[in-house]
Amino acid sequence: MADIKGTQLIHEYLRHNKKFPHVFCSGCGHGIVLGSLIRSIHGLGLSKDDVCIVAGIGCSGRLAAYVDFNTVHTCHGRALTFATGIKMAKPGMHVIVVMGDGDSMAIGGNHLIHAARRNIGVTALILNNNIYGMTGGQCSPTTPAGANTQTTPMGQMEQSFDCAKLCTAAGANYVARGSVFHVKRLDSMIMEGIMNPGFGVVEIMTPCFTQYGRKNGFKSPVDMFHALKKNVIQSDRFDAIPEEERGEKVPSGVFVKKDTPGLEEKFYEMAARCQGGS
Ligand SMILES: Cc1ncc(C[n+]2csc(CCOP(=O)(O)OP(=O)(O)O)c2C)c(N)n1
Ligand code: SF4
Repeated sequence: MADIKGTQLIHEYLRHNKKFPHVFCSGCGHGIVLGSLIRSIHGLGLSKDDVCIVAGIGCSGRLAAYVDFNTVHTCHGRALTFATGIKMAKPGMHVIVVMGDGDSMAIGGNHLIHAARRNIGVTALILNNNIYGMTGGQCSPTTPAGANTQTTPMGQMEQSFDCAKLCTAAGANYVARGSVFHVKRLDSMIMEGIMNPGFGVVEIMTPCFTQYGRKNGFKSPVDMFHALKKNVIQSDRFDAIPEEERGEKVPSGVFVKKDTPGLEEKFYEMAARCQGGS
């Protein structure tokens, strides 16, 4: 498979004749993440048998069904608990978790902060489309203030989580934010997240025109991609803009990169010590 590229490469990793046609709406960004994930795993030269994709429930959670790795499609909000068990039992496995913003930060928010605190060696891809896509457009913990959603028809009144800052504060070893518009950068963040020890988070800004864009002034999915291009900017450029002028801009890049051993490494090291009696 070394020399194949593009669509042919993607096809090598899909479960043909099983789970297609896919469920994604036209213009959904989730499929771009799927491509990026496959290119990253291929680029790292990982064997399919050494990769386990664990997904929650949501449009984002469907990603696991389409790819030919070890896969687990779990419960809404609980993907990180399954992933923690898999990594502890099989520390050599590359465990990659795919979750939406609702999945990871609402019902699964407690698991997210504790996975970061424990620094378990899994990589979480958080597909942040600022909305509950699958269930009809309810607001999520990352829906921006003022946004119009199915459950906030007069505008979202609550403040929203900054996913990257939340995971940084909770202790994750690797924290990055990218977007489905900036795909090359996204590929390298996912690769780096997979190879870095301990808990890694790649927050991925991705559009949901069906449930979010239509209600918030976007004319088409393309319009939402233009907004990603304009608003998701490198963190040094973001920091240079005075706070009151930042508007909808979001910093992107790698915010944290530490090499503290993951929980599973510490556990097996302790187990060896106990067995050796020292
Ligand atoms: C325990 C439980 N509660 C609620 C649901 C309903 N549910 C399914 S997906 C979802 C939200 C999906 O939004 P998000 O996680 O942001 O993913 P997206 O669909 O936007 O990719 C909800 C509330 C469920 N399946 N299980
Ligand atoms: S509802 Fe939104 S997140 Fe779900 S497939 Fe459609 S565009 Fe994607």
